[in-house]
Amino acid sequence: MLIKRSKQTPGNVQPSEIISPDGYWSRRQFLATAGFGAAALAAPALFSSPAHAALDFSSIKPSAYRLDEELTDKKAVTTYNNFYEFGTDKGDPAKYSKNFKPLPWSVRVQGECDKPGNYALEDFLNPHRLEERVYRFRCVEAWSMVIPWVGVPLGPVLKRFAPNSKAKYVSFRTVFRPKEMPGQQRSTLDWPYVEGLRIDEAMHPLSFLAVGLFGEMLPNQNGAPLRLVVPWKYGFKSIKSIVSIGFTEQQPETSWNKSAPREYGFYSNVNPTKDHPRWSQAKERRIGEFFKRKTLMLNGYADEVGQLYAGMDLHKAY
Ligand SMILES: Nc1nc2c(c(=O)[nH]1)N[C@H]1C(S)=C(S)[C@@H](COP(=O)(O)O)O[C@H]1N2
Ligand SMILES: [Mo]
Repeated sequence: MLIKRSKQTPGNVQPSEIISPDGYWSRRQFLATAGFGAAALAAPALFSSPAHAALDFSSIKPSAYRLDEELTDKKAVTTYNNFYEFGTDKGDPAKYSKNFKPLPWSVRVQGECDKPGNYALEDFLNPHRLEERVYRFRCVEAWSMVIPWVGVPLGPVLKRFAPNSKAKYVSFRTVFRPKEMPGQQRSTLDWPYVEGLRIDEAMHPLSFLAVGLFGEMLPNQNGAPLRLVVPWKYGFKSIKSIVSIGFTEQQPETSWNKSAPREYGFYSNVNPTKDHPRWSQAKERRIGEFFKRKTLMLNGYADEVGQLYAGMDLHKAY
């Protein structure tokens, strides 16, 4: 089993419980009654408000999405980053993002849906309650981490905007603020950063919108105040500081595909058998570990998401 129950919770969470809303909720209620999780996860509320459960960091829901793997050191998660809007060195985002103002924030929802609009972040996330999920995170550069994200599943959020039958894809766009993001003053990439998913990928229960990590609001360098986390895909799909989400009929453009189409495809599923044109993807360095470890198919989430690619050649759809 790839998604393990938290060691502190009694009983056994079956994958079916994880994806079935019923099992999921009855388990939730049991955990809440038994006093597991929420208290242990309680952290200082950074922008909590009783009216906005979705941004309340003081009552993060326990989640069945956990791993039996050691968390990556928080210092590494917040100082070894890729966020080219702040520079291309791993230390640049932490160093040069101090003047970035993530709040207040709003998200524009547009395209093939019945409820487009410009939503304040609180309203965009309401009524979803924050939960914590521990996922593997694999960068295309062959390093990886294990990160405890705080956020909400993407699918239920998207459904609130009532996508119509033409909505085959979902596109995402990062904020464009060259004054606050020095990297955007250079043409490393064609700004703003854009990404996209097929709608069924976006609706998959593993797709996640993060607003925090390690029980706190996202640091600027990790994509404050709102970023995508798609754990079975290479890290560059997990777009940061999202200001716009669109439902589209055509496959949307993605930044790294535009920049180097031969090296980065639309799907970018983690695949140890499909090498990058310039390096092997068979192994990865887990940050904090000395020996390399084998990269897992779909980053270890093949049982959950393999079905999305039934009938597709993962070597061609990379
Ligand atoms: N807007 C934006 N999003 C981005 C990036 C970026 O440069 N700009 N880098 C991507 C890459 S390559 C990775 S590996 C992850 C890194 O996330 P982390 O710094 O939180 O670990 O963010 C992704 N999202
Ligand atoms: Mo990456």
